Amino acid sequence: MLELGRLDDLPSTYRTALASQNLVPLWPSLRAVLPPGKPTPHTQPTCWHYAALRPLLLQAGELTPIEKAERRVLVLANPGHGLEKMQASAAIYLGMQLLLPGEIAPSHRHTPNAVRMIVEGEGAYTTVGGEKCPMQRGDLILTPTGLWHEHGHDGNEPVVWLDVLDLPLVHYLEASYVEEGQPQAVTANGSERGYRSGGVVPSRMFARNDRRYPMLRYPWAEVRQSLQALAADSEDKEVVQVAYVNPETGDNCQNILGYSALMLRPGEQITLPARSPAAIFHLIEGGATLGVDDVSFTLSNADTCSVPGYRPISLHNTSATEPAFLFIADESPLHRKLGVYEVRQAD
Ligand code: 1HN
Repeated sequence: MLELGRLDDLPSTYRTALASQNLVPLWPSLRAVLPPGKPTPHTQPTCWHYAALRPLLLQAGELTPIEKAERRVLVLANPGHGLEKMQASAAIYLGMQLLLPGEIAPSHRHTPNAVRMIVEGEGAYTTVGGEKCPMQRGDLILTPTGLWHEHGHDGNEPVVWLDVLDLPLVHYLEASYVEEGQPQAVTANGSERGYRSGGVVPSRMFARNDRRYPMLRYPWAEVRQSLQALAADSEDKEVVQVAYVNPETGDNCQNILGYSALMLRPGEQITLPARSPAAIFHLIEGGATLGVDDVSFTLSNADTCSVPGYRPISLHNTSATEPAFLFIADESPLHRKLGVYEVRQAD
């Protein structure tokens, strides 16, 4: 590839003249914005071990009352983006949130989309768009753009969950803002009740539910059962993975980030092909290792890692007797909509 001229090849008077008119020469920066073959990501393979962060999160519970935090969260920040950017990848934000018994995280709504993956503790709930969603380990609860949401806790032990938002992207678009609200009245039953069985949806007198987000809570017990049934029925080399979708349309359950759950059979080792979107992996149950480039992470309960796109990812269940279950969030809906989605087969 041809070597291009550098900025300091140019006379300083010329550079000053350009800058004074808000002009920039393209050629010294062209290779940086269009690197050959594949992008140069800021996103670094990074792992956050739950056992290490948990004491610090509980300490936040002692140091900062909920009224002073609104949301008591430690952000899982990828150092490749700079910690202050609070990004796990270009489009993904991750945080571990703590709610203590009796606390309320007050009602608000905002433009970024959120989901919660419940990590530990019983008795908390989140009310989303008038629907009270109990939080149990492994459940996925959606908080889509524009829906009011608040968290409460009637139990007697700390509750922790992983927040995943498309905040970095929505903020980059200069479209991120919040509105404060009043406590919500609970006006609806759990939407997941109507979608319990695959293949049937509530007919509502033959008018389909046209709510953009018809199902807000995906109980882990049911997702786990689906994965186990799929594993029992599939060839040994098929990847056992289910996507969290809108049950009325089959589309991704949110617009920007995609969510799935993956089961590794006992002892199983798989390689996911290189795909353009970055992703995060969170261990729900069991033990696994994740390999990307020349890095390997050992994941145990509630560990979370981020990986850049355009790289194959290897996953290995470290137990010979028990399955391992992972939650995955990635940028694939966004890449598909933008027309930049790619899957690359191994060379
Ligand atoms: C948010 O609304 C929550 O509602 C958690 O629990 C984390 C991070 C950035 C922006 C909004 C919540 C958030 C957030």
